[in-house]
Amino acid sequence: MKGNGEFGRKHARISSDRMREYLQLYLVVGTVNCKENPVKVVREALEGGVTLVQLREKGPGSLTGGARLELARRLRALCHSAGALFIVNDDVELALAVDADGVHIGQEDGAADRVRARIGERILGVSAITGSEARSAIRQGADYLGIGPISPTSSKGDARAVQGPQVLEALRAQGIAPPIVGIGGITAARAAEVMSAGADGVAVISAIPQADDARGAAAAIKREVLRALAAQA
Ligand code: TZP
Ligand code: MG
Repeated sequence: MKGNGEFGRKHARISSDRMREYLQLYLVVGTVNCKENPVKVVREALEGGVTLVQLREKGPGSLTGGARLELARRLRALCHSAGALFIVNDDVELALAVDADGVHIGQEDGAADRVRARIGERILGVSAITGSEARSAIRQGADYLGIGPISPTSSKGDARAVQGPQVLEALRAQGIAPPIVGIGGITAARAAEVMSAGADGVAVISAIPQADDARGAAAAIKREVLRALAAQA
């Protein structure tokens, strides 16, 4: 996935095939979710096979101002040297300031088309659950959808109701074809069922940064994702 021009996404939207590859193992990371320094966690997670990192720096104790900017810069650099993408949660200004690859927003974060207009051809991810949310996000310019929580999670206080992997099957059955990453309570043991229900990859918060061995935890999940993809081929 490495290559020149890979991250110069100012002139063309990412293709769905490319997006699917980058969604395989998606790490959502913030200082408050990490047992150790987030830079160390991300470095190890990338070594374990993470393909995309989203900085989600929110909640009590999260970094602000220059420290937040500096963390974003460092994570972007780490991601790019590992051939991974770097995306910022919610904060378009921060994403533009550090020249991130994209932005991820939820249903409560305003209209996707407004974000699309601000970020140009960068990647736009939108959280959705229902078919109508998914279709609307795609119409407004989403490159991928984040669907969840698939399983119970303690990482998002305001998470919506647990959906089970069936939500993915239901969306695919409705003809929602764009790249999808499942999120919420996903571990190595649950990755296969998320993939076989229709996801292109799995997103995790706690399963990697809360592990004693972030690299090993990432590698274990990645193995399951790749095994599921090979079984589909
Ligand atoms: N959106 C839906 S569930 C969730 C987010 C951000 C939290 C996922 O965290 P974890 O620790 O992988 O369950
Ligand atoms: Mg949000």
